[in-house]
Amino acid sequence: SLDGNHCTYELVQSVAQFLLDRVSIRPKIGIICGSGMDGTTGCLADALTNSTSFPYETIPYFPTPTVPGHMGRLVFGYLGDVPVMCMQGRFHYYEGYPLWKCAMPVRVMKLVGVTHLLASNAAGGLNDNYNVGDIMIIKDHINLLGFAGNNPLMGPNDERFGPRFPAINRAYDAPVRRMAKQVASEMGINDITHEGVYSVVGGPSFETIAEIRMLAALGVDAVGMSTVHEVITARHCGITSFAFSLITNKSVTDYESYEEPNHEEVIDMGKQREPVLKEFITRLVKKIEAD
Ligand code: 6GU
Repeated sequence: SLDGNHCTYELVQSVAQFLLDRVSIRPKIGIICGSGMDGTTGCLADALTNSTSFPYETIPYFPTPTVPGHMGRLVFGYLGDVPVMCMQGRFHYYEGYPLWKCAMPVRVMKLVGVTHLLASNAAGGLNDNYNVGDIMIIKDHINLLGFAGNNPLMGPNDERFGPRFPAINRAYDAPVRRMAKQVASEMGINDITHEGVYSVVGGPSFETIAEIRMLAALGVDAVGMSTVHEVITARHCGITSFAFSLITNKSVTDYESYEEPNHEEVIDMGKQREPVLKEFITRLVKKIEAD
């Protein structure tokens, strides 16, 4: 079961086998749809053709999501001509799951045959040059949860996934980031596309003003509650990773401000930008496949 302090190779194998027995598609690219991009309407996963979907509760050993506005299913299908598997809804630490459990689907992707992970998230913008609705290609992260002694790779290590002490520099693949910047140019959205540093907090509470100021001083460009544990787990097992943030709100840095971040603005901005993000991902997937 998923009750221990880690997920075993055999358990992940059995989940992968469950899926492989039920779909003929063999995706090399795994996609995680973040907040606002995972909703019931207009999600990227809905754009997949010849699709087969597995609600999380029907997959053995899978956790089930608990947040309104986040769907929960795994969808196999074609994005353009490219076979992909897509997580519509992810698992967050603040839902109460340990990080290794939140990231377990990434290992399932690995054993299904995925070589590239594309993860998206909603994030608060700290960089003064960022506006609401902008895209930030993640070039690096600051794993605050890891600093505090919490990492998805804690617990016994199985070398079949990867090494005990994996390198996490170069986690955000430079060639794929280059392709993403090419895609942004081709789409004419360079003016709203950035590259920056993402940091993860546990949530579910948003940050205080002092916390936001601290993160900004540390060189953080955007802050959110996801992705880092997935990318660490992907890097550990040799999956090439790419991730980007949709800036859904600007972090409040001013004690005089009455503005407050809220979940609704996060979901709304995701919906608003959904067509652009869908095209961005579709084009990027095509480039990766052609590479
Ligand atoms: Cl301001 N903070 C965090 N931690 N996550 C977010 C966010 C802010 N905005 C969207 N997601």
